[in-house]
Amino acid sequence: MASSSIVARGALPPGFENRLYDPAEALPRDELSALQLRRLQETVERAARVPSYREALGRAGVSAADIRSLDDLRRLPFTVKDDLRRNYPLGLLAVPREQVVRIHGSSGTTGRPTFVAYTRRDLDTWTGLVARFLVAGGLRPEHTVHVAFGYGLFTGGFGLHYGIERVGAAVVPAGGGNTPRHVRLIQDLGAQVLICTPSYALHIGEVAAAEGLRPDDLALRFGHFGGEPWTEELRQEIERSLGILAFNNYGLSEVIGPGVAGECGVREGMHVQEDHFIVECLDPKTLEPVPEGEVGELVITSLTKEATPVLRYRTRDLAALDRRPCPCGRTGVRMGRVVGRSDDMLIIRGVNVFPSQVEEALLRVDGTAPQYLIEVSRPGALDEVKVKVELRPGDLRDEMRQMIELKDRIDREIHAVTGIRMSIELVAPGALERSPGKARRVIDHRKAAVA
Ligand code: DLL
Repeated sequence: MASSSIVARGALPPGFENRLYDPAEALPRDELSALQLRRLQETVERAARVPSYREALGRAGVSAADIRSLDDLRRLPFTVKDDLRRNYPLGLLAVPREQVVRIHGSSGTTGRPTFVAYTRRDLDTWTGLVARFLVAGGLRPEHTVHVAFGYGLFTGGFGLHYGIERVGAAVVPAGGGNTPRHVRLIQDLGAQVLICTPSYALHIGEVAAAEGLRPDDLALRFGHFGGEPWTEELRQEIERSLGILAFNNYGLSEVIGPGVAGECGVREGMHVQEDHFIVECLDPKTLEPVPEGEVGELVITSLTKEATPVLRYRTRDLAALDRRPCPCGRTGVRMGRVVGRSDDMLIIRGVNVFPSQVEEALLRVDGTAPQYLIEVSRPGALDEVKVKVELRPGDLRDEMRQMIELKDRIDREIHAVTGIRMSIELVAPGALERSPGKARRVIDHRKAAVA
């Protein structure tokens, strides 16, 4: 597909075949609610086998028998990341250890890692959920899929891998790192589908272009990207540079991994797989539901997980829910893009700023690559922010005057989006570190100073 593949969202793209992997994706809402209630009761019963959940349920004065309607969900206690840390490594296990067949974990860049366990049935469920969003986004048995996620404790590699096999497509388990090798493999094996983080997809596009490849030189047609926040502008950039349709999928290891939600061909929000998860959208301060359609913190309860079920897990991810019916026929509520995390939010001179806002501003300015690094410090009384922005290859020949104009434009756009003035530093193409996993977009020296 050439750059003309960029199609309007809000309807199925012409020629796109909308196929369900599992009829459960289109369950009528009343049947879905009945199924959720039954599974919620089972989950509370299962969670009560875990000492830490049992105590929390006791404190809240609620047991499985008290869950008579879905509204009773709100009587359940919340679970936070610290509960997982406190029960390190596997204190939240709800099944005997011999039933565990896999353990994954978070990277643990902030504090201890947290582990999640899977029974054989959990793996089967997970694989099916991944297969669903892949099929919703065009994957078919005849495709070859290049997986550039790391294989390891991170749920991205193995999670996607087994989902692809379940669909019957051919998987190339390329793993992380060595971008020129990825480009060569994609070319030689003729993969039609690319799977990685959105920031890494962009980098694969950069490296392919630097090697003189045009989108048409690769067979790629779709990409399924997730694992980190990204913007609509970044989607367009990836679609242009690789000549593909880009789909968004969401998940987190504490809940299961990828497969919690994914886009259909309409690509206006990700269908939450509600027969396996209940999602609430709450005000992170009051913990009350936000008005319909507004951004709030997603709080997720697993409905079928055996080994490590979660009750009302506070994801810290901020997104809105859209309950309007979708033209694709799937009945799962759609979550919008994650606009940020309540704990990744930068507070700069009292103003809340998300890295995604800076990205949005940069993508409005021609001549800059969407590779950036935000450095926050407080040398005196006031916070200062420096944004390092890479120039696109070729711009180095430009006159000094044009550089100054470019800096001015970036400054204006960032100010327009965030309301904050940041100092801008233009850096050479390729100067910022690329990551095969999740991109590092922020260095907050203020935190280092406090620690
Ligand atoms: O990133 C699971 C995953 C792997 C999802 C591959 C999709 C694809 P964790 O490492 O536990 O798990 O990180 C979870 O990543 O709470 C979000 O903040 C962020 N995240 C994941 N997917 C998206 C997305 C995996 N599509 C954390 N958009 C989550 C925005 C995302 N943020």
